Amino acid sequence: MTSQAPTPRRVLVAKPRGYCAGVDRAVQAVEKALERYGAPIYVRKQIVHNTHVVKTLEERGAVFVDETEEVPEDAIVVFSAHGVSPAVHHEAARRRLRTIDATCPLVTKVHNEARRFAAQDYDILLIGHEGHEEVEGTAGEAPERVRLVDGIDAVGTVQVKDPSRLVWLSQTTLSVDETTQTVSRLKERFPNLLDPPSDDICYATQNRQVAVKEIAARAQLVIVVGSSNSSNSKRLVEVALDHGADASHLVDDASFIKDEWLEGVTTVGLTSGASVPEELVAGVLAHLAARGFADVEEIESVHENVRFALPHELRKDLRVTTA
Ligand code: 0JX
Ligand code: SF4
Repeated sequence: MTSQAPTPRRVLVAKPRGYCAGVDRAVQAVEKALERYGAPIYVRKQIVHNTHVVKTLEERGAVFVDETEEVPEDAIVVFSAHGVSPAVHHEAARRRLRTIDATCPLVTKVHNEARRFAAQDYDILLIGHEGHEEVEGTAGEAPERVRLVDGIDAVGTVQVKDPSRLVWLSQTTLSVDETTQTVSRLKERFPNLLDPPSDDICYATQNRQVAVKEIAARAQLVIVVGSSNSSNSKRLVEVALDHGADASHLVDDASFIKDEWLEGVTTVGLTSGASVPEELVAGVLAHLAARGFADVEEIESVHENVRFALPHELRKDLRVTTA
């Protein structure tokens, strides 16, 4: 009897993946607030769209609520990385809540653009997903001026006041390629459409898409670690499928992986969304190693070294403590 050499099974791990600077800052803001002020610390909405992060912070004393009305007066509430509209800030001030704003600075940048263009009488075509918290926050800066464009199919129906005074902005976590297509369709319809002063799709979203493209071309299956409400994570699955992967799945952690996905597969690609802790990726690697995928190679497409300072409300108090 001759024994056949087993087919080598390998994993290509994308880099960059996982936490971006905005998520790192937001999660740390809740952790530091718990350390500095003690539990409970209220958080409006999920601090980032990841079930594991939310669960871990809950275990440490964070209380996640949908609206500021659920926060007792004088309590501390953290606003999530996705940002909030001015109406939410006003409501929190009216109720005398102590706020820590963990909105990512790159989301704040889009808010500022929306305010500035609205003040100059522009209509704003905001490309983004309806119902997403970031879109609600940005649109809330100029509700009478913002028109949501939820994908290419919405281009034909969007109504504007003055087609000669029009700018497009976007959610930070969209597919770069899809947004490029949506913008070029918008420009066919509105030739005077102005571009934003700089990219609204953030560096982390862009870099994770560049990195997944590189591994997707070389893998039959791409596993993306991320939660089902995470826009940037879901985009990674779509980008992988568009760039050569035969199959791609979004999983919260290793326990979601089905053995049948691995049948006949020799190369698995692996990445994770911007809200995903690295330990979940390590869990997937261990799961795959136990099934013969022991050869692991990390493919770095872009070097990232962005960091953001903690929210100023917190920095002020942390300085006092450590003085
Ligand atoms: O759903 P999103 O991708 O916008 O959020 P998530 O998964 O929490 O990612 C990080 C936060 C992004 C804010 O722009
Ligand atoms: Fe900020 Fe981009 Fe991260 Fe969103 S995905 S929190 S915009 S760095």
